[in-house]
Amino acid sequence: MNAPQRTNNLDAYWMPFTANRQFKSAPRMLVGAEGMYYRSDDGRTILDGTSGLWCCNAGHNRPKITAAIQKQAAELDYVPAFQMGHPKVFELASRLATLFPGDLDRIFFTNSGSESVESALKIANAYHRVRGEGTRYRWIGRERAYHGVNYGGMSVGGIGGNRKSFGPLMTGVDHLRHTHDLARNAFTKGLPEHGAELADELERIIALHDPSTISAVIVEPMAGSTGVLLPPKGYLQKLRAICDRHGILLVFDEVITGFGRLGAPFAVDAFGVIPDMVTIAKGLTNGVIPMGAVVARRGIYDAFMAAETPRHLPELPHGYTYSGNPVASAAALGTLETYDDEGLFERAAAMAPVWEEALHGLRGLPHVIDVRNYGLVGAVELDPIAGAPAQRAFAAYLDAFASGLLIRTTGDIIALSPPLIISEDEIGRLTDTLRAVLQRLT
Ligand code: PXG
Ligand code: PLP
Repeated sequence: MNAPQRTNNLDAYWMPFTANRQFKSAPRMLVGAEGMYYRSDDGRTILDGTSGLWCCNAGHNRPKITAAIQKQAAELDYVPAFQMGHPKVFELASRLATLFPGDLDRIFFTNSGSESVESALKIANAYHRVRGEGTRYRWIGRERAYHGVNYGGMSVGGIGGNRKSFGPLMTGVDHLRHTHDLARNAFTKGLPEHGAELADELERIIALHDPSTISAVIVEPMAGSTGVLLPPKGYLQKLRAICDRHGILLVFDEVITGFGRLGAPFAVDAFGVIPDMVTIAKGLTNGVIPMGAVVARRGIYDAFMAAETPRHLPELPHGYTYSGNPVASAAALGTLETYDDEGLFERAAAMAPVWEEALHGLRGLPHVIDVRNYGLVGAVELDPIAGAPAQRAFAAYLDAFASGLLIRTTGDIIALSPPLIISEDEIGRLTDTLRAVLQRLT
């Protein structure tokens, strides 16, 4: 017989992307949340400087979202995603379609950003194939990109530490250079001046492989997870023009940049470049229930509908058990309503100048080698300790949490992405706490 299990032991849970041994030696437990704040198990109030993991854009425990979930779960819990429908998912797709410009109005549902990326990559290849261009299969990603953790997303992704442990990745993938350039762009407010020419490298990669083999280019319009890298002025426009010239689909991964983060509904709006597909997740349901989606231009959907697939067979053999789940759909509708009722995307734009000033006030503190910002996102980059990368920022993370502030660190970069409901006072409190933390750093 096995020994009886302790019921509330920390051992069984293998925590994702977490230093398990460090955490379990000194757990950081959150037990409640409201608006801008978390509550920890020792009764402290923690200001949320990261919207959870970049997802709770409307803040925490929002009543419309909670009510929508409760009502839906009691009324219709689950509907088969394949060959069946329910009203909420059609309503949600229709509403989402109105949020995007032009003909970006066909929505494929998933359950996460990672699944959205896999779906977009598969749709790209299948799209070329249904149009008789099945030789197009290569994907071009970018160094330092994060496109989730599944094999397709990892392959187009560009974070070495996330790739090295997992063996040969997808073949037929190439990468653009990243655009981070502190020598030329440090302490930029808004979009960097320098680096648009890095997009020209796409022409070289395309020439190497021949355009007829290339399916899609996928980029985060602002690279989030790697530490908030804003696109140089003109860079995304150049990518768009090059893709157009060669019949290549352009995918924007807006899992982080979507839903008001940049002071506009999407990066598509903030930067004025329209891709062929957009991947979303996180803010779609305010992080409350897992859900993601691919937003595709109508012509992509139409190409599948025009193909010679027999009418009783799926045009795209792809989907998830929980695609368009009724409770997730209800949560998303409640979320969109909350954004709308409170004008949160506009609010993010209105608060952006206050945010920018407060954040750049951290310039000059010890070890700070860059501050950058856009909309309601920002980063403070620290000089790494020689031989111990990420250690200084992790120390800042622990000190901030002990001081009542949740931040996110990646390498030696502190990333900040507060809920869009943050007030001027709370921006002050956030940067004051961070200032004190940075002053204590060794
Ligand atoms: N694409 C992008 C651009 C992302 O930022 C994903 C895909 C994957 O989404 P899922 O839902 O499968 O996690 C993401 C997620 C961080 C951090 O702070 C970033 C993400 C997730 C968790 C932590 O570095 N980005
Ligand atoms: N593995 C098995 C054995 C399955 O039957 C399924 C779905 O039916 C999956 C994986 C995929 O699960 P999901 O649709 O939730 O992604």
